Amino acid sequence: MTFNSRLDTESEKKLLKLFDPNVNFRLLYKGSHFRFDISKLFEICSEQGSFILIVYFEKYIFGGFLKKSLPHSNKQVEDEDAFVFSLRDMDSTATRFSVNKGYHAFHRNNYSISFGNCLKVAASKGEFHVDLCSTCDFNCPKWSRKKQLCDEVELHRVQAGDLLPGPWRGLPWTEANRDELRKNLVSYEPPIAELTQVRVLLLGPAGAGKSSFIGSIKSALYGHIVNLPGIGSKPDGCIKKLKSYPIRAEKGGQPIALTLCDVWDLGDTEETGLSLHDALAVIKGHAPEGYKFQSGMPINLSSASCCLDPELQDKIHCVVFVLNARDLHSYGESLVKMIKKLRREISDLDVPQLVLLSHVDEVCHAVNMDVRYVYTSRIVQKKVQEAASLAGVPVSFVLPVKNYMSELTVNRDNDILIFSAVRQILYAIDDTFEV
Ligand SMILES: Nc1nc2c(ncn2[C@@H]2O[C@H](COP(=O)(O)OP(=O)(O)OP(=O)(O)O)[C@@H](O)[C@H]2O)c(=O)[nH]1
Ligand SMILES: [Mg+2]
Repeated sequence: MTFNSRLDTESEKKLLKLFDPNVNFRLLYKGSHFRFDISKLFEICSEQGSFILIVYFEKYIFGGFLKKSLPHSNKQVEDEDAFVFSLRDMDSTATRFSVNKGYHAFHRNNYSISFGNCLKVAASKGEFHVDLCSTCDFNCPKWSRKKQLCDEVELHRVQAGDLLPGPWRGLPWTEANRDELRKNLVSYEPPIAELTQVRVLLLGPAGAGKSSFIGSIKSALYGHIVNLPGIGSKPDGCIKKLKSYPIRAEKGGQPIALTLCDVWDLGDTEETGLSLHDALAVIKGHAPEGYKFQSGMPINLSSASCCLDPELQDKIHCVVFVLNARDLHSYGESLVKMIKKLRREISDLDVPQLVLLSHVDEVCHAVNMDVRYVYTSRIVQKKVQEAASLAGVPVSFVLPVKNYMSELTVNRDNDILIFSAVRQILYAIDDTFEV
C-alpha cells in the first residue's frame, strides 16, 4: 500500500537545504496512515539509518534529525550531528538548531520519542501529542508548547542522494574556463567564408525554455540578467512568428557571428503549433523574418514575401530541440512523432541537430542547490538518456542547461554551463561544414 508525504515540494526543498546536497528523503512512516500507532513506527523505522521526524501543525513544521538509526529498543542515543528544526509557511528557509555537546540527542521508550528535552512526540489513544521546550540541549530554539495535538507525524529516512562518485562529462568550473568559453564565442568565425553569421533555430514544445535560453546566452555575455519579452507568458503570449536574435558581446555592441531564431512552439497535437511544413520552410530559409505562423495555413512558398531561392546565409545551420527535463515523461505521442519526423527530414538537409535539456534544476535537488552537480547527478544523467531516446539522438547530443529565470544576477557556474552548450552547438555546425 502506498502513501504520500504531506510535505509539499517547496517545504521539502527548504528542509533539504539543511543537509548536504547529496541526500534525499524517503518516507517510511505517516501517522494518519497507520492510525497514529507508535508501535508501527518502531516496527517499520528502527535501524533504518539516518532519519528525520517531522511534526505538522496547521502553519508550522517542527522536527528533528538523527544521523544514527532509531534504536530497536528503549534507549538514549548520543549523536553529535543531531539537530532539531522549524519551518513556518511563510519562512523562506528552515531553521536548524544543533545538539549541544555532552547532551543526549535522542531518547525513545514504548510511548514516545524525544530529541533531548526539546521535542517530544508521545502517543496516546490514537493521537500524537507534542511537547516543544526551550532547553539548552539543542542550541536554544525559542519553543514552548505543551501536549499539543499535532495534525500529522512522519518519519523519513535521510539517504544518500543521487550523485555519482564522479562526473559523467567533464567541465572545469573555473573563472578561466568561463573566460575562455566566452572569448571563443565572441570571436567565433563561421566555418566557411560565404557565411558571416550562423543561424541556430530553437524548436520545442511550449514552455520548454526556448526564449529563456536566448535570454540566458545574452545574460551570460552581458553579465546581467536579460529578460526577453514573452518568456513564460502562456498560453497566448507565446511567440508565433519567426524572430531572429543577433547575439552581441556587449549590450548595444556589434553582433557576433551567431544568431538564434525563435519560432512558434511544436504543438501537442498534429493540428496545433508549428507544422512540419512550416518548420522545414524556416530551416530551408524560405520564411521571411517576422513571418506569422497560423494553424491550418501552411506557408505559401509562392507568396511575394517568401524567398524561393534562399542563399546559404538565409538558411538554418543548426536545429536545437529544446525539451523540458521535468516534462519529458508527459510529452504526448504526437509531439514525439513530430520531433522524430522533423529529425529525419532535417537529417536529409544535412543540418546538424542537438537537444537542449532545460529545467535540470527542477529534477535534481543537488543541481538546484549547485549547478556544478549537473554532470554528477544520476537523475540528470537519466533524463539526458530519456531525452536522447525521445528525440532519437546519441546521448552526447543532449546538452543539459539551467536557464536564468528568477535570479537577479548571473553566476560563473551557470554561465559556464550555458556557454558550454553554445560551444557544442558551434562545434556541431563546424563539423557539418567540414565534411
Ligand atoms: N527552473 C527553470 N525554469 C526555466 C528554465 N528554462 C525556462 N524556465 C521557465 O519556464 C517557463 C517557460 O520558459 P520560456 O523560455 O518562456 O519557454 P518557451 O520554450 O520560450 O515557451 P513558448 O514561447 O511558450 O513556446 C518560464 O517561466 C521560464 O522562467 C530552466 O532551465 N529552469
Ligand atoms: Mg518563447
